[in-house]
Amino acid sequence: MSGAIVMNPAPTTHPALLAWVAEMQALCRPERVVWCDGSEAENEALLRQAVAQGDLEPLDPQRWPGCYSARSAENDVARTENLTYICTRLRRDAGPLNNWMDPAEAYRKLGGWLDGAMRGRTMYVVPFVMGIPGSAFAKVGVQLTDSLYVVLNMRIMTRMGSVALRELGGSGSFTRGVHARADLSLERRAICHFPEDNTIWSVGSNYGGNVLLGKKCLALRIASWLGRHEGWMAEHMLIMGVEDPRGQVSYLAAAFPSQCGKTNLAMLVPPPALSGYKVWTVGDDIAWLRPGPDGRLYALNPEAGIFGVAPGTSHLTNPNAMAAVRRNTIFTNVLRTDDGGVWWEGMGTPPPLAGTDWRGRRWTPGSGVKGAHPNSRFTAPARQCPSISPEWEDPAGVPLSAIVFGGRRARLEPLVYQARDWRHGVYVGATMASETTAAATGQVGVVRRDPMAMLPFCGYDMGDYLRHWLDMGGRLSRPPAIFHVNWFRQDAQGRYLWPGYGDNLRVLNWILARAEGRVAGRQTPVGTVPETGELDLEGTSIDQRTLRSGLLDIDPDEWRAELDDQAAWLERIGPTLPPELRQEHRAAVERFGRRD
Ligand code: GTP
Ligand code: SPV
Ligand code: MN
Repeated sequence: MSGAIVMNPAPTTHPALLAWVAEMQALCRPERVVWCDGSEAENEALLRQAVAQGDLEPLDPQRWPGCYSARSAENDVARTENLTYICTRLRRDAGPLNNWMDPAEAYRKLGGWLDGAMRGRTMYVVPFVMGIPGSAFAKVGVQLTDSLYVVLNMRIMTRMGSVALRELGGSGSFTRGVHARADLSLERRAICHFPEDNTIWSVGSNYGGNVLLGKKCLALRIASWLGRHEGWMAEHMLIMGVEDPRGQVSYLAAAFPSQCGKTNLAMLVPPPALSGYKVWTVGDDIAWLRPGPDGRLYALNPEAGIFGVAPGTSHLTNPNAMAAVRRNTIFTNVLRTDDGGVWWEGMGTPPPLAGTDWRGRRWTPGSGVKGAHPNSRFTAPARQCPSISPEWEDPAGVPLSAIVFGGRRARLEPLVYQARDWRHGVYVGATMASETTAAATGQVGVVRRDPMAMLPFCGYDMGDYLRHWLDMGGRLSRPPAIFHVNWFRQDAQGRYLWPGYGDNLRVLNWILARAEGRVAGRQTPVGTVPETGELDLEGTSIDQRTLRSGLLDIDPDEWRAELDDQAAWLERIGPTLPPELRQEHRAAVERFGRRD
């Protein structure tokens, strides 16, 4: 054995858990092992220690009670998709769109990096629940990590500590997560998922989705694999309720790629002209979906916190997020002001005269660089969000009236359209595309296809995943209606045509009216769009003509080219592509008629 000093006794007798912790301790050789209980006292002690060792800086306790800021390494500010692997015995099970590594090779390679990686450090044992403890919608994970920053973020993002050991009991199954910061070099960084072993190993990063293993790694990649086998779905979706002036609440879920507006939509504040409405936030990033006994699809947010994008978040764009981050929040890679506050581009307040930027350098508005990193984030407890839904912890989830797909497209995609039926909706999701953002390393602003916003998060073969979507539709007698939206269409000068944010409620209201059969819409070859007058524009500077000719316009030539590109994309999904989706493509081509 390693000779590590175990600081507190293991609060479990779960044999497989104890054996695995001992095994990983022998590999990583930490100086200490600390089992986390998730208590308030423990949190306070860990926060004090994080400040003492320089991982966190406290903000001004008067204005920002319980808030801290952190900076990550300059080469470690976003998910590294090129270093993220699905490690299945057969390459075919990961599919052509995932990076694949043979499990034996991955264990050997990362095992080499983990060997002694925690020498002189503390290994924290972090048990956590994704979903609602005690319900069918709960999965237990245990993350071993040598990063206090990760422990403190996991405490906000998940239901962490004793609650998870209770959920696990003496013999329950759990996802085994190992995380070590190691040397933070790109040469020795990898995030490996072993769905066949219910295991995740992440080495060489300390940032967000790479290391908060409950989030993208468990609640999406591993959970999507489990969902396929267990008859449910794990999706990169927000969940929200829209309450109309009569007090009727309808729920919808929306899949947009990273940094494409999920958090903002989920926390929407109605514009003055729609002040009789109220939006309830159920979740802002991940949804677990299950058919209910009534044939509807039910959605649950497995997370307990919000890991939200800071830049662009202001009192005007997202007042609910601004209220949520006023206390007990960890800010990562934002600008720190000299008076113990934080600032980011698009915060809606003038920049401070001087401060410390996300790189830790002195900054002034004239520095010529951004004060906050474009992927800087806040980690806040979801219950602090003023719009949090009273149903957000209902273990049954909420019944969905609509599913919405969307992304950033400067051209082509109209503001909104409805798919013809579930199968066509799956086609729309399978072929959706968006301009890339700073949430992942690599080029920003290039259009890429991102099925259901799950390209970086699907834990298995994409063709099998789309098959699962089609099959799930067959199990729903009252499936949600499926839509596609685009808040980001631009004019020739590069200005957004649609005001976005609170005004997106106008689109949601049309979506719900369609889902409930209250409006007829207008048929186009792409799908059903709002008929003139159906989308309420009162109180905006947009008139019905501009809506029709600018925002809802469908250009047949551009769409024919798009359909050619979609055909090429379907080929890339490979031999497991469900033939139904090829039929949907043919039908779409026919609806546009022949080119001449
Ligand atoms: P992840 O956490 O990366 O999964 O992102 P997300 O989908 O939750 O995106 P988020 O809501 O954080 O929005 C990302 C960026 O898009 C922010 O800078 C927002 O201000 C901006 N944004 C969100 N909604 C709108 C909109 O309706 N219109 C415009 N123009 N920008 C928006
Ligand atoms: C995303 O990139 O979609 C996020 C942030 O929600 S991260 O947790 O870093 O993946
Ligand atoms: Mn996300």
